[in-house]
Order: sequence, then structure tokens, then C-alpha cells
Amino acid sequence: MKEVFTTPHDPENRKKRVAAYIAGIQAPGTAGKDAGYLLDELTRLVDTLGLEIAAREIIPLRQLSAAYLVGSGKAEEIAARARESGADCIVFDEELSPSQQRNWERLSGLGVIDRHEVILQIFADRATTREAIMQVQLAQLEYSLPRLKRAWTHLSRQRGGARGTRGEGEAQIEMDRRMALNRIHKIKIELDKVRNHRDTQRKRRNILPMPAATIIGYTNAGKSSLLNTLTGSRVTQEDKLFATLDPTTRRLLLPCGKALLLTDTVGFIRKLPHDLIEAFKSTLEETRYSDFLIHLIDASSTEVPAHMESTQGVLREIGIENKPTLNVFNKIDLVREKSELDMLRILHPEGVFISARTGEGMEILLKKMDAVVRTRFTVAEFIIPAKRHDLVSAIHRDGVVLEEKYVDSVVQIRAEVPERVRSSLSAFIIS
Ligand SMILES: Nc1nc2c(ncn2[C@@H]2O[C@H](COP(=O)(O)OP(=O)(O)OP(=O)(O)O)[C@@H](O)[C@H]2O)c(=O)[nH]1
Ligand SMILES: [Mg+2]
Repeated sequence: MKEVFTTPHDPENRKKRVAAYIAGIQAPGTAGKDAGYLLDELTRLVDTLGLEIAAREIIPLRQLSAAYLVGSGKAEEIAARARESGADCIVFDEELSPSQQRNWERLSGLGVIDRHEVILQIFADRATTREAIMQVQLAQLEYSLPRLKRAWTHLSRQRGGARGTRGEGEAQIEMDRRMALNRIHKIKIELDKVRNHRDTQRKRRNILPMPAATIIGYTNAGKSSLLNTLTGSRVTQEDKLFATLDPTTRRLLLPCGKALLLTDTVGFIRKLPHDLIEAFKSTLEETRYSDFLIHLIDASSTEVPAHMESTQGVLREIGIENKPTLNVFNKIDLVREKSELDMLRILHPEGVFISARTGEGMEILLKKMDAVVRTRFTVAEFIIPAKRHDLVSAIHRDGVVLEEKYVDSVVQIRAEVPERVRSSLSAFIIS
């Protein structure tokens, strides 16, 4: 039995050693075409992880069976094909229960993992900041808890199979379980500390907040590329899934002269493991403080509706589905058939069509962003003590000053300001 993830931080090394048999699943009632897309997506995920692809197949699920997901005869055949292909492990697109995973490993003699574990491992490989690392560890520990028995089986086989009595195994599992629970408890306390620190920082920053927007969307849609194109920054952009885990915020000057804080964040995917959404909730909650969202969609993908639906699903899950949203279709330079673009334009008349690579459509996008920001501005009249330069300059920075008069020791300002500036300066408003 080979461990699948032996060298988590060395994808090159892993590539030489571990080959995967990709088992796509065609659920009852799903078209073969859809199963094909899902198979391709799982292949990309496994490739992102740095494993070699030994072979792939789509397994039609007719009747679900408790032991192997598929009937045991079918399972034997798949296991045999996987072994013949030279694979070290089988990767399933469907989530396997801990006992199904154990049964498959016993049957095939290969490592067996599911999509959930692949995504967790990609996140683990990519996490660099303390918060992301802890968030992923938490999700991994929670995933591994019901699977400790499987880990123990691995271990006893590696040691030569028959060693260790059953009682010894049970005791070890109980000890591992307690250690894992302990670790989960500690990580949660640490994460709380990091989050409190961030909250304090945010509050400090938000005394006079600038308008803010977040780019969200399916993984690989081009979110980081768009942030880079718009703000001239250099966030990692890669043709890999989940290139970005940590949010990055940059300041952008809109054509109307107003500044906007633009954040690029982690991407979403179909069947994103719930524990990862939970773990990244606090990162994604930053999105809550945005005035609007830019939902970026890869227009060159044939899976636009499914991608949009999964993104909206995650937004619902974190409770921010009602934010004003601009639907922006990216990578139009890659769309070969004009009719496909026309169709998207008909289906999404409010959509903006761009290429973060060539810069096409960027002016229109900026205008739309301007318009959204403007709708969030209202006219207010302030009387501010002249010595409060900080407040006066904040109004200049975040609003559009229409009139300004210095009278005695106060400044009278009439300006268009965003709602949050209005509420934080409400004490100085006269109308
Ligand atoms: N042809 C073309 N490629 C693009 C465009 N925008 C982004 N890309 C490419 O698409 C790939 C993914 O881009 P990223 O900006 O990393 O995508 P992302 O949405 O940030 O991805 P994750 O962080 O993984 O969720 C990269 O190889 C980019 O160069 C575009 O408009 N046209
Ligand atoms: Mg990115």
C-alpha cells in the first residue's frame, strides 16, 4: 500500500512517484457530457496537485451500493483496471464515506482518495499565511477524524500486516482521536486570536472607509489577473486551480476621481468541501465589508452556467448573496465562436465583457464600477472644526466636494459622499 501524499511540499518529487487513476462519476440522470466536464475538472485538480495521470474512466452510477458506491463486481473490475494502468492510487470524483474508502483500499491494494481530499491537499500545499495554514489544518483534521481507523490500517499494513492486536489498534485510534481533538481546540483558539487582531485593524481602517469591492468567482476565472490589470499590481496569476488563497487588497483610482479598494480572493469550485467553506468563512467574510461584488466568469468555458451557480451557492452559504453584483465575463479573447459571445450577451444583457489579458473592455468595466460607486454616494452638508484636517481631507479623498467655505474656525463643506462616510461623520452633518 502506498501513501498518496508523502511529500506534500515537493510536487515535482511527487510527480515522479505517484500516478493516479481518475474515476469520474456519472450520477443517475446526468448527461454523459456533464460527467465528461467533471472528469476533466477532477483531472485538472489532480494535475494541480502534481500527480501523474495513469488513466481515466467515467463510472455510471446506476444503483448506489453501501460498500463501494458501485456494485462489488463492478468495483473488482475498476480496481483491476486501475492496477493494470500502473496507478498508485484511485481518485474518485464522488465523496466516499470513511468505510467505503477503507473497503476500496482493501479491494484494490492501492491508495484511494476522493475529490474532497484532493481539494484539501491543494489548499494545504498552497497555504502560506499563518491564518490560511491554520484554516486548512482545521479542515484537514476534521476530515481525518472519522478516518483515523483507515490511517491505522495503513500503518499496521506498512509494519507487516499482522502485527498489533485488535485491542492495540483500538487504543491507538482512541489516542489519535484525542490528540486530533486537542489540536482542533488549540487551532480554534489561535484562529480566534488572529481574527480578533484583524477585526481591530479593520475597525481602525474603517473610521472613514473608502468604497470597497471584491472580485469573486470560480477558480481560474482570472480574478488575480483582473486585479493586476486594473491596479498594476503583481498578484500571482497562474493556470492552476486555487492559485490564490489569501485575499489581496489594492487601491484603484476610478475615472470619476474616487478611490476604490479592490480585493482579490480565493476562488470557488463545484462541490467545494463544506469544511473548507467553513474554514475560509472568515477570509470570505471580508467580502461582507464590500459595497459591491465583481463576479468574474470565464466566458471561454463551456460551463458558464454551472460555474455561476456554484459561485452563487457559496455566496448563499456565507450569507452575502444580496450584495449589488456586476457580472463580468472574462477571457473574451479566447472565445473562438462569435455566436457564443452573442449568446452570453443575450442571456446577460447587464454583463460586462472583458479580457484581463488584452485589456479589452476595461474602460467599460471602469465606467460601470464608477456608476455603482456613484449610486452609493449622496449629497451632504458638513460643518467641521477647521482644526480637524483629518476629516476634511477624508471628505476630499473619499467624496466629491461641491462647495467648501472657511468661516471663522469651521469649514462648511457640501459634498457627495459614500454612505459609510456619511454615517461615520453624522455628528458633523447639518443637512
Ligand atoms: N487568454 C486569457 N487568459 C487569461 C485572461 N485572464 C486570465 N487569464 C489566464 O487564466 C489563468 C488563471 O488566471 P488567474 O488570474 O490566476 O485566475 P484566478 O481567478 O485568480 O484563479 P485562482 O486564484 O486559482 O482562483 C492564468 O493563466 C491567466 O494568465 C484573459 O482575459 N485571457
Ligand atoms: Mg487568483
